[in-house]
Amino acid sequence: MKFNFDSVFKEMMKSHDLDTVVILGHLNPDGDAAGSVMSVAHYIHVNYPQYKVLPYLAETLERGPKKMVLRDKIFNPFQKPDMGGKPYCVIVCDNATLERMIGLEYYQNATVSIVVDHHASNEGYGDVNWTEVSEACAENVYHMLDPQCLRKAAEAEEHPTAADYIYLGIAHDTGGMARAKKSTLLALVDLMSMGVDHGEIMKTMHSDTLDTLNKRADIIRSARRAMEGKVAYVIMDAREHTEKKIIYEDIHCVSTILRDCDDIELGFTMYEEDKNVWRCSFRSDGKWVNVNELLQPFGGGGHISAAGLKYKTDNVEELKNRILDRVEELRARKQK
Ligand SMILES: [Mn+2]
Repeated sequence: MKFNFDSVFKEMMKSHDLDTVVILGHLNPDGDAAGSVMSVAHYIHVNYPQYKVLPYLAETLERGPKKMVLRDKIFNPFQKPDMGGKPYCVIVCDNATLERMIGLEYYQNATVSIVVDHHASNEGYGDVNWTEVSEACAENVYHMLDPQCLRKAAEAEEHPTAADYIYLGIAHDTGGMARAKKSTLLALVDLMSMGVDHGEIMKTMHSDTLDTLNKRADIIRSARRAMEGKVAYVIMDAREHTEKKIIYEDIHCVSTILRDCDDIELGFTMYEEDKNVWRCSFRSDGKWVNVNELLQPFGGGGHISAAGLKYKTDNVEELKNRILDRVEELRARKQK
């Protein structure tokens, strides 16, 4: 189903007599959250100059995409917008649950809201909620925008443009096009014809330093295996990560690295973010085990191949064992 953003947006702004738009993404924004938020911001800025646009991302934006956002000539999304009690429309991108939203207060105080997402676990919040499961929210953004208006937005501005940001989001959430579908590649070719420089965008994928690589090696060395070696995981408590100065951003990519190993089907990490609060990341190919389904009984979720969980427990081994039991159960169900 195609969602016509322009008609919904125009109607909302007019019927509520609004002139301001706030755009939000998810906590700890990644390339896709930043790409989705910023592309919509630039698109509106060019095509609806009568409206004030305020994208908001947190300072915690990933290092790679941040390099691009810092070069933005129009917006500074690291500043919290001051609404001064004025009514406005909010657009939320790439965010599944209210709990995960960055700048939730802007959503709560908005007159109307539009939600654009690609997570299977989306709660269905918002006045208009368009969630279609796909690899990248930015690809959904590409499909919902008017093609001529998008081209106009890309050609009217200096880089980074709306097209650059869509490309950024797709590149990051597809693992550098590794999980791109035909529709994704066709979108990318079209975006390139609007002036996107593929090589420039791909530079945002590489932001490692020798220090981060050393830390990563350290984390990976502590991985353990389960289920005949097909599952690999890292558990890191607060004592250990404080001692080794490992922050969540250092461990975040490890579940993907483990999953991508030829001999591993499921990779996950469990990181003690606050005392007894475990932030967990799960990655699979989505077929061997659906990690969204896997985490649902524990209150987590996301996509079939990438999902997260925040869980409070003083016994992480027991939590891990219960999750592994459920992996066995889902596997057994599949083999029947
Ligand atoms: Mn995403």
